[in-house]
Amino acid sequence: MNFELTEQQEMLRAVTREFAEGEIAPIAHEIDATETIPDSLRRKLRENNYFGLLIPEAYGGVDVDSVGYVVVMEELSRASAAVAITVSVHNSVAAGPIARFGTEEQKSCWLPRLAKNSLGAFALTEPDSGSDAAALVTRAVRDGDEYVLNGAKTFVTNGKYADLFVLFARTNPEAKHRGITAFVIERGSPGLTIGKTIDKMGIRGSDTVELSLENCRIPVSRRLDAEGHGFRVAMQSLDGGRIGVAAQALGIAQASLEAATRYARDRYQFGRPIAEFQAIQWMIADMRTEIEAARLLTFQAAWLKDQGEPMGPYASMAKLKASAVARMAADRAVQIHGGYGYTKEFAVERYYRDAKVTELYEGTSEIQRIVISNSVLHPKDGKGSA
Ligand code: COS
Repeated sequence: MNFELTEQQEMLRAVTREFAEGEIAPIAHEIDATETIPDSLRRKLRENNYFGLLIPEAYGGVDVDSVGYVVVMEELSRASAAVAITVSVHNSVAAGPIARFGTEEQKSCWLPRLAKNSLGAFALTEPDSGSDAAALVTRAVRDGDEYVLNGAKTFVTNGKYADLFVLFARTNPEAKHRGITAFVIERGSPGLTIGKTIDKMGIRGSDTVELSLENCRIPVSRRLDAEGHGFRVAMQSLDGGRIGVAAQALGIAQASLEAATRYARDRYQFGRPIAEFQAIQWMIADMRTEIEAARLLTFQAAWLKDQGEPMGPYASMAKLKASAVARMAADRAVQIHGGYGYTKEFAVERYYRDAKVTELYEGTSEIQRIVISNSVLHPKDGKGSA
C-alpha cells in the first residue's frame, strides 16, 4: 500500500495551490458577495487548463487522473467552493459523459470546444424529480431525423453561461429508468430558454438556473448513447461527480481548519491565546482527524476509478463522509471565531454556508446511504457500482 502522491500529482497540488492563492483567494469574498466569477478569472482558469482537466489530450484537454483531479478540486475549493464547483460540473458531469459515451464524431465536435472556450452543464433534476431521478418527465419524441423536447429542468449549475447541456429526457413513458435518454443540447437551440437564476444560501458565486424546453428540436446526432441508456449515463457520471464534490468538501474543511487555527493563535482571552484552552485544542484535533479520514476515503474512490474498478459505493462513502466533515469543520471554525465568525469580516461565515450544499447536490446524504447500503445488501446486482 502506498499513500504517496506521484511527482506529477504533487506538482499539480503545488501549481494549483499557487494559482488558487494568487488568483482566487484574494477575490473569493467578492465572488460570493457579487454572485459572479469575473470574466478575467474564468479566462485564467481556461488558460491554465482547468476546464480541460478530464478531457483526453487528443481532444485538447490535459486528462489528469482521478487522484490528480481530487488534488486540484481540493485546492480550488480551499480558495473558493463556488469556483471549484463551476470547474467540477464542467469536467465531471458535462465533458465526462461526452468523453465516455460520445461517438468519435460527437467527441471531436464538443470536447475541443469544452477544453478551450465552451462551458458545460448537466441537466437532470426537475421540479418534481430530484432524488428520484428515474421519475423525470421531460419528454423527447422522435420525429424523423430530429427529437422534439418539452419539459423543465432545475438546479442546473453553470446554466447561466453554459454553451452546452448534457440533458436527460424521457423517450419511453412506459419504462421508468429504462425509458430515459441523454442528449447534448447547445445554447441557442430554438425552444430552449434559460430561466431564472436561483437565489442560494451558499456557493453564491456559482450560478444555478432553471431551464425550459418548448418544442425544442434537435438533430438525432445530439443523442448521447442509445435510447433508453440515459439513466446509466447519468448514474455513472454522478459516480465521478461525487468524487469531485467530496474533494470540494475537503477543500472547505481544510480552509476551515486553517482559519480556525490562525484565529485561535491570534485571539487573546483571559490573558492568553485561546489556542491554549483545551476546549479549542480538542475541536482542532477532531477537525484534523475527521478531515484526514475523509481525505483517505476520497483518494481511495479516486484511485479505484483510476484502476477502472467499480467505485460507485466508494464515491458515495467519500461524499457522505467528506460533506459531513465539511459541515462539522465549518461549524467548529465559526464557533472558535465566536461572534466574529458570524460576520462577513471572516471567511468562515462563507465556509459555513458553502459546506451545506455538499450534503445536498449530486445526491443528498440520504441517497449516498441508499447506494452504500444497496452495495452491502445486494452486492451481486451491481446497484450503485459503475
Ligand atoms: N452505475 C451504473 N448503473 C447504475 C448505477 C450506477 N452508479 N446506479 C444504478 N444503476 C442501474 C442499476 O444497475 C439498474 O439497472 P437495470 O437497468 O439493470 O435495472 C438501474 O440503474 C436502476 O437502478 P436502481 O433500481 O438502483 O434505481 P433507482 O431508481 O432506485 O435510483 C438512486 C437509484 C436513488 C441511487 C438514483 O436515483 C440516484 O442517484 N438519485 C439521486 C440523483 C442525484 O444525484 N441527483 C442530483 C443531480 S445533480 S444536482
